[in-house]
Amino acid sequence: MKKIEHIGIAVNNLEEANKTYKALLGAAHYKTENVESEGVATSFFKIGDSKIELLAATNAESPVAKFIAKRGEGIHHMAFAVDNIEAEIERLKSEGFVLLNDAPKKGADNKLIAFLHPKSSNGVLVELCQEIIPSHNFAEKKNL
Ligand code: CMX
Repeated sequence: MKKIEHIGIAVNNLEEANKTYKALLGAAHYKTENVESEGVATSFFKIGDSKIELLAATNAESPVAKFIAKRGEGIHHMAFAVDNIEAEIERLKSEGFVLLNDAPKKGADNKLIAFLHPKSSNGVLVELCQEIIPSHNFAEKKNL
C-alpha cells in the first residue's frame, strides 16, 4: 500500500453535501462522476495530498443506499493507493482477507478498484485503487 488515496463519505444529497464540504474545506469539489456499475454519483475534493469522495446512491440497490438505510450518512470506506492491484489482491487473499472482487473493476477517478469485506478489517470497508495509466492499456485488455 502506498498511501491513503481517499476517504469515501456516504451522503443523502450530493448537491447539498457539496455545499457543506465546500464550506468545511474552503474549496469546491474539482470533479463529479457517475459510476453506473456501482450505483453512485460521486464528487471529489482535494486538500493538500488528501482526497475526499462524497457518494450518493443513484438507485435503491446501490451499496450506498443500503449503507445509508442501515447506518445513516457517514464514512463509507477508506481507499488505499496501490501500484499493482492484482498483486495486492493476491497478497491480501493469502493473508486471509475476504476480497469482494477477485479481479479489479473500473471505478471513479480513473482508477481500477477492488474492495475488502469490512468484516475482514475491523468494520472498515477497504478499497484498493490503482491509477489507470493509458499506456498500460489494462482496462482495454480486460474489457472494463
Ligand atoms: N462499512 C462498514 N461496514 C459495512 C459497510 C461499510 N461501508 N457496508 C456494510 N457494512 C456492514 C453491514 O452493516 C453489516 O454489518 P452487520 O453484519 O454487523 O449488520 C455487514 O457489513 C454485512 O453487511 P451485509 O448486509 O451482509 O452486506 P451488504 O449487502 O450491506 O453489503 C458490502 C456490504 C460491503 C459487501 C457491499 O456494500 C459491497 O460490496 N461494497 C463494495 C462496493 C461499494 O461499496 N461500492 C460503492 C462505492 C463505489 C466507489 O467508491 O466508487
